[in-house]
Amino acid sequence: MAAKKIMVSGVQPTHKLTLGNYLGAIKNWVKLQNEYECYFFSVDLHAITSRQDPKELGENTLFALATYLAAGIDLEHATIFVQSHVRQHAELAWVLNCFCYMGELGRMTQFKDKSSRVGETIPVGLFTYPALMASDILLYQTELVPVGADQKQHLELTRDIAIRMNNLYGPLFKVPEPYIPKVGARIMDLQSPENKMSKSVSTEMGAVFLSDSAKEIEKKFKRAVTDSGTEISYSDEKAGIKNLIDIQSAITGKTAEEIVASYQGKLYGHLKVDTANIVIQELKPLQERTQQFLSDKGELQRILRLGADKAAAKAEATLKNVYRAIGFVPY
Ligand code: ATP
Ligand code: LTN
Repeated sequence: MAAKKIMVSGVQPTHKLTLGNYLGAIKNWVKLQNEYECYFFSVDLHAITSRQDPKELGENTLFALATYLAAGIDLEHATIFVQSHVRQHAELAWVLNCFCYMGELGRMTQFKDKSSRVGETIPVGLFTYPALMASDILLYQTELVPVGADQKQHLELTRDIAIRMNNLYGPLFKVPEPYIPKVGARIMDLQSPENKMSKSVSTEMGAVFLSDSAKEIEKKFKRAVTDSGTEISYSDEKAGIKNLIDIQSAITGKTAEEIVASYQGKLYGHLKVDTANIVIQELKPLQERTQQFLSDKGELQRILRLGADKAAAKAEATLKNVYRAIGFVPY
């Protein structure tokens, strides 16, 4: 039997995960997992590119991994682990740092966005972050990386680095493809629907967190910013309404046209309340299962340790090849 192709992805434990992380990334991991050998991690090394409270970082890391399991990630197809448990990620990242250019890192929109908010004290790690992400991907000879639309540019850079090093040293890395879903790839902030919903940037009312209660979710959707019109239609001029339709579509599988047709003659308020209910119903079983996984820390630790050991063995093979190719003396 031919070996399965490899799929890799991760989420930063900068906060509790959002509805955007779930619909843009995790839901697709579950959908695609049967056809791939999968590696999913919580990227704590990435999270410290902005200041984290140590206690919360640990809690958020476990929350993310419990959410993966609760969403239906199946350990038969997937290895799940904490990024910092697999030291090869940081080691290869150093090498890749030496093979990517200041110019290309400076063009990353995520860096430009985030650094413009920080000012003088931009951590260097925020700048070199894409080299670490490239390491996460290239270590596993990955074919497919399911992510939201905001990560497309980082994936393109990863491909460029892989091609650059393969040209210099022969075939060290598979060149990965992004998988960006047609619906749900860019869930917007409920309070400023021209910006993406983000764990670390959105306000409490702008983001739906997977840890929110039904009451909180209802309140956030009822107060979602829309526009001064009344007609429910799907267009870029109506960013708030479009976002609510996208959220419904990503959960129910209905097209935007079908959803718009079902709201003929109805008001924005109906759309808001229905969207809240659809989200609440979708998240309820996920939240219950997440709590179950979190309530047995011993079992979670066991899963993560096994995951890290398996991932490290795979990653080490690539790292060894890279070290040999660039001329490091074997150990
Ligand atoms: P941070 O605010 O800390 O940068 P984030 O909420 O933007 O975090 P990440 O951890 O950077 O989320 O992203 C994890 C995954 O979720 C990535 O695949 C990313 O593309 C996806 N994602 C993040 N935000 C959204 C969103 N609003 N809509 C769809 N997908 C998203
Ligand atoms: N940079 C990603 C998170 C991330 C990732 C990865 C995603 C880090 N390493 C490897 C896919 C594959 C982000 O969403 N900010």
